[in-house]
Amino acid sequence: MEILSEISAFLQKGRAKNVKQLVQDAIDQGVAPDRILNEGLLAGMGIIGDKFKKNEVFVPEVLVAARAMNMGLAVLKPHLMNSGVKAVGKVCIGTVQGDLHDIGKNLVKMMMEGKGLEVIDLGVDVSAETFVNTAKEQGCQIICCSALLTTTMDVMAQVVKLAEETGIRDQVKIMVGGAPVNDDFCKLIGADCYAPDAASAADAAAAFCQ
Ligand code: B1M
Repeated sequence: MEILSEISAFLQKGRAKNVKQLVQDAIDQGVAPDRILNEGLLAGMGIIGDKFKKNEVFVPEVLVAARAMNMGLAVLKPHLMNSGVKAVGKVCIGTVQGDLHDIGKNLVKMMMEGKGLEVIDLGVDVSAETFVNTAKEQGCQIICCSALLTTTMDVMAQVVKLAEETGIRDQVKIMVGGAPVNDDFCKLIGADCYAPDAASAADAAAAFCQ
């Protein structure tokens, strides 16, 4: 579909205003929100990611593309959130310490809110202490950790360890995700759940809170 290719192309150029407008146009034309997300925004970001890997684009280009992605997501947000049955539950989410990638984390947050969960967004570069203290003080049922760098994944293990040391491990589920994370890693560090994408993360979180 042409409008989805246009969204992808403008996102790759970092043209945030065009992306925002085109996402709105696509919604107005009745294009399904998940197609706008997958075939427009995520497709464009995937191409940028491949070019970044091959040194065909560099951090500034990726940064403006990410900004365009976030602006497109903001327009899409109310349409992605389904208004189904409310799951009562509270989670805290963040990208782990040393890691500044927040697009995936924002998407997970959005989908969880769509399931009726209250989500405390701790932002990026979040220490194990902040995750655990927030869960303890705010009574969260789930701690959600996102990591995009292989070098920062270990902070997730620190979160599990600290939750044990602080005595809250049996009161809180720990969910992990992000491109370098997988189910084996989740099991290895003793976390409760790995989710490969935002939609399954939201489903798993809602199930935990039932
Ligand atoms: Co970065 N970066 N980056 N980057 N960047 C990657 C991750 C990389 C794979 C690129 C590459 O080399 N091919 C590579 C990591 C290599 C590695 O560790 N193995 C990399 C690198 C090296 C770096 C820097 C070190 C580059 C440098 O400075 N030399 C640097 C690190 C900065 C830091 O964090 N300290 C850096 C910087 C940046 C930007 C700032 C420029 C920008 C981030 C902007 C932002 O987020 N606001 C950026 C971006 C955009 C990327 C790529 C291109 C795209 C990431 C993204 O947003 N994807 C990425 C390459 C790639 O992934 N192809 C890359 C879209 C997003 C929706 O997917 O986050 O995977 P993702 O989320 C998915 C799932 O993983 C899942 O749900 C989402 C979708 O449904 N998910 C969860 C995520 N979190 C979850 C949590 C859950 C469950 C599911 O439960 C809790």
